[in-house]
Amino acid sequence: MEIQFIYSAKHTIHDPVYEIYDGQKEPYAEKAERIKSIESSLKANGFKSFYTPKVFPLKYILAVHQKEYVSFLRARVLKILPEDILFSSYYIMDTYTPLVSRTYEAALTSVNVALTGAECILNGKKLIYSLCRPPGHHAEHNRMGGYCYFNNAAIAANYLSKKGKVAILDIDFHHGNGTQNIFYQRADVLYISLHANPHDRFPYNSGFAKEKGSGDGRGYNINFPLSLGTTDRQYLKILRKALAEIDNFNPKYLVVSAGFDTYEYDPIGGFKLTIPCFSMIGEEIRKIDLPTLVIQEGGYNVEKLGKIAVSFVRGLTGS
Ligand code: Q9C
Ligand code: ZN
Repeated sequence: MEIQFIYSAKHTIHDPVYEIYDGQKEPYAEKAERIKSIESSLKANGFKSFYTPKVFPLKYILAVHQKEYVSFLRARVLKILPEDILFSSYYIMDTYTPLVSRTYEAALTSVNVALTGAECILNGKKLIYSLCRPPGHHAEHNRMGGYCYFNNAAIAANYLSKKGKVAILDIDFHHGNGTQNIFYQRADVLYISLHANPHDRFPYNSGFAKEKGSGDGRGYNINFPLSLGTTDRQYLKILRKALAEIDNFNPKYLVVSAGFDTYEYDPIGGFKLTIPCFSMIGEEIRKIDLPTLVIQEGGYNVEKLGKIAVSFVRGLTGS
């Protein structure tokens, strides 16, 4: 099966030097090299269809994020000097998501990478992989967190939802609190996620199985919290359950929030997935046979990310 990739080299303009963990400065895990590694490995392995993003108007972001939040992000970075970094604000939920002078521009480009992918899907393409950076699934309606500023997957899914029901499958190691938050009350977008139990890992306060959606959205939010040390076999078993739920929901489109921090040697993960397992994950997704938009989320083992992505894409395309 054919696949196309959306990629912009512009993501490198967002490059904070450090994050703060328990009061200590640590090197920033969400490095620009992550996406370069994925892009170059895919190309080296014969995947050749790469496209740069179009520019979409702000209304697609404003359909998901609060106006005040978007204005804050746009205006606040103008006052940050190129060498500076800003950690605290009402709109930032943790100490992992600082602003640097070009963060807003990079976050906009990441959204455009996602929306360009979504537009290709609306134009009849069956499989698109948007190499988004910075990632998005922790960004809520009105705040940034977990290395995320705008919720790329949610913005793309909301855009697709104008033409039919959308399922979002989130396979990042962390719970996508932002995506859950944005669609919590909606019945036309199913959010379903496999992730580390929030008792053990970020975001700590969301991602529990009892969070099922509210109002019209009740039943359309499904969380599968998993134990640290989860193996290939255990993971694939739950993934099949998740895909059965998606099948049952019968959506027109599938958006996959793909994080590779479930890998056994990820520096901030805690599962035990091997590289071949990512092919099997891709294959399971291919088998449900829906027009699919893959959005890059996390994954921090820079050296292995390319290999993981190639494994995943081979499964997705059946090659
Ligand atoms: N220094 C995504 O995967 N905790 N975000 C980091 C380690 C924050 C992860 C602590 C994890 C955020 C998109
Ligand atoms: Zn993650």
